[in-house]
Amino acid sequence: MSEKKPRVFSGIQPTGEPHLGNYLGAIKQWVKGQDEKENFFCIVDLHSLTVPYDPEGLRERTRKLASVLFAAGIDPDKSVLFIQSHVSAHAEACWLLNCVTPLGWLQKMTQFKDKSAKQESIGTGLIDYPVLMACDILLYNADEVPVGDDQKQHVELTRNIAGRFNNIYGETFAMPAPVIPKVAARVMGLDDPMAKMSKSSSSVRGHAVGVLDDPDEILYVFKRAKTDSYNEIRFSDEEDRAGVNNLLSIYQAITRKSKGDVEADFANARGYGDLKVGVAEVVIDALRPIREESGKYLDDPVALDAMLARGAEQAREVAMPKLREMQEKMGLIMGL
Ligand code: AQP
Repeated sequence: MSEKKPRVFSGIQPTGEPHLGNYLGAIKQWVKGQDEKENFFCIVDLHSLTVPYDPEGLRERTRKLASVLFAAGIDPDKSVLFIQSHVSAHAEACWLLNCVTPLGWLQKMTQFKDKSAKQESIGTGLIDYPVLMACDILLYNADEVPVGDDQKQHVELTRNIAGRFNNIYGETFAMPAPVIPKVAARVMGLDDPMAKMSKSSSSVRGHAVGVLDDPDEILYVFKRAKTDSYNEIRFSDEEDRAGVNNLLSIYQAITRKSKGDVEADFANARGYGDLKVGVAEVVIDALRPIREESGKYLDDPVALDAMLARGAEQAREVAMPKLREMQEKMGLIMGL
């Protein structure tokens, strides 16, 4: 008898142009695990409402992100890819879990502290973000949650919320585990290697490489990447060598070579200029097929929406019974 495949849930926000950090930290891992795992991948549009945005741009970004995911290799016959707001169980379950989550747990979240510091007026959604994320994961009884390093704290909080619910209402949720990629768990900004590469900062030219950027733009951004004055190409944990370390880590994540082999590839480089071009070249080659293929989906939004509707249908089949179970256990009258 074949063993049950581990179930995976992971999400990505349509907050801006998907970048190299999203690709290496999430999308690439999602595509890789499709045969061994049972996957639910979600474009978390409700999460993206927690920061200021424009509604028309959101629709466009959501379809663009879906096209990138399909073009990168998410296969709808192997994985379920859907839009969060199409499965109403996420928002409904969020209210239920809000009622078991202490506010103090949410106030401690690093992402909330970072994002709220950048906003004049803080919406309730921003502090509630991790509870909605917990619903995303728990509605599917996910075993694994592949995330970049930045989201690990939210998966730990999800486990705490699940444990508290299970204690109060009886065993309901499986305990999910974060799965952090061994390399490129945190791709840093090319303009500032101390700051995470982020969609919200992507409008600053030189910060991020967009998955859909053309080769000239990618080369331009890498050529301007911040480095140091040591002129020494090696991996390092030292803060003042973070730029070079980031470039080497990106190269390593794409080529899947060992650290030693990566350093050997640049042993004859004449300086950081060669390093930057070498990294840009592997990135350009990795992203080219995605850029070319994504146009096919964007040119036919009706077909794209139909693919997403099919994903939502499959997601609902799993999420709705779990929501019913939560409602039942919490004492709500069912069946109307
Ligand atoms: N720089 C990064 N390095 C590695 N992984 C990253 N991820 C994000 N940035 C990096 C991973 O990508 C997945 C989707 O991220 P998200 O859309 O949920 O939002 P985020 O983590 O908040 O990413 P951004 O790009 O920085 O968006 P904004 O600017 O909107 O906050 C996650 O698995 C994440 O870990």
